[in-house]
Amino acid sequence: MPLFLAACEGRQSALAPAGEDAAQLHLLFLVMLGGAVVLWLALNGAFYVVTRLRPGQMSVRHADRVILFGGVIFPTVLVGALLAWGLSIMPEQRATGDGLVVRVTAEEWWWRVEYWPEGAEAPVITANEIRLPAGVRTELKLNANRYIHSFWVPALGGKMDMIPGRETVLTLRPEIPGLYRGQCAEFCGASHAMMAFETVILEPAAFDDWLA
Ligand SMILES: [Cu+2]
Repeated sequence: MPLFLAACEGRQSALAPAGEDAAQLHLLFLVMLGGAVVLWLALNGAFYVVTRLRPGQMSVRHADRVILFGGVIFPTVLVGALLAWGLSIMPEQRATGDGLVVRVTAEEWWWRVEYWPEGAEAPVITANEIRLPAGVRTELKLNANRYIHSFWVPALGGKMDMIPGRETVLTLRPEIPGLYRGQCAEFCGASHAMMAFETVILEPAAFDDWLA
């Protein structure tokens, strides 16, 4: 298994974050995983104690107390704390952008990407490739032409649905320049698998040069 995993690269992995939002979600995943492992160990440890170490030796009163603390109070506190922390991250995932706005429209079946440089009368349009500056929180205005799609660049942040007739907004702050892969994350038709795109993260000066 480690040999197979060693072949993985981080181009399309939520476990190899390259941006502020993805890093936060990565930490959320690790903490949730840690909480799940603690619960799993505690539950199986309790099974081991009552079936192998001390079978049949627990009084009813003692057992009631174990059920109350181990089965009600402990999981409620642990899962409640994880839920509260998970919810507290949501506003940060919707933080306002630094001013750069990119409009992404899901077509059948490709991605239309529009940039509006300052003073421009018409947008700069690209297909299936999104270029963003590192260190800048960009606002992505997401639209869909006919079907519901979902915008997702795992290395940069969470998913956001793209719904015909309703604009959704996702802000991303990439940090590490490089090439990352995005993929439509909502089944949208026979060519759903083809709905992939490259995300090129550039240094801000290089991004300005490219856009110019
Ligand atoms: Cu799609």
